[in-house]
Amino acid sequence: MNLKVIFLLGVLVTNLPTEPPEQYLVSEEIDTVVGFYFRNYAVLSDRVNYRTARQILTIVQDHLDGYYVDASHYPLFYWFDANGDGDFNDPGEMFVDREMHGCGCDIKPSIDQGNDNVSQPVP
Ligand SMILES: [Ca+2]
Repeated sequence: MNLKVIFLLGVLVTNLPTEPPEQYLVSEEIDTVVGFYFRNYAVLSDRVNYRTARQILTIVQDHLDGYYVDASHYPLFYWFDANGDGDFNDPGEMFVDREMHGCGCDIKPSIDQGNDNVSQPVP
């Protein structure tokens, strides 16, 4: 079965996003201010419609290559642009996994809808 189909079925059946395979990764961002490492994916779309944010554990500044970052193994936050409008702030599009064990069973819709300040939901 096509990976895109598997991903879409996961969203439809569980209403919870699963981090897409590496082949859908478009870009990565490091935000040292909020302390998150973001991964941006394009799934079933030509543009970014899925994001994850991992907590940065260690930052080492290298004057030649910028930053070396050690981040949590699994994401704390997930975003899926379910309605395809290019905005991740619509209700039901942000999820949080406070356990960060990578189990879909722990990923819950964030109660912080409509606020793009990702530092707010941190316990
Ligand atoms: Ca949206």
